[in-house]
Amino acid sequence: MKRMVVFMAVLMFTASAAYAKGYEVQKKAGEYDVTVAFDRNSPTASDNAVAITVKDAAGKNVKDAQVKVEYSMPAMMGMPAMNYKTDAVLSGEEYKATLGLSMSGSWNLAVKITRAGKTAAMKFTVDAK
Ligand SMILES: [Cu+2]
Repeated sequence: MKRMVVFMAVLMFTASAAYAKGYEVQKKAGEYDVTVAFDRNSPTASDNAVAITVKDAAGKNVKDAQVKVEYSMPAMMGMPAMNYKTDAVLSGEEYKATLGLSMSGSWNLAVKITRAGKTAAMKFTVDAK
């Protein structure tokens, strides 16, 4: 009986730890390795906090870039196209931003990294619930 309780506790801890990890997208933007981590397991149709990590070719965190996030949804029935842009602000090793995904559905995201006058972009799509 006692063993069973311990087993259940371990199982619940493992499940909650897995759930706590947010949705993450990792991709190249030019020479950079970019990771965008959402605070939630799945992006939602509301404010989503994201933390962006930019690594250079040597694997070092880049902290002197200008990082912007553009997010948009194309026009659809009864709804004009929506385009938003926000600056991600450096905090420690990450760039942080809040994305207001104003409706559920598919959003196109572009993370733009400008450094020494050159801009690299990383694009992906998220499905807001
Ligand atoms: Cu829409």
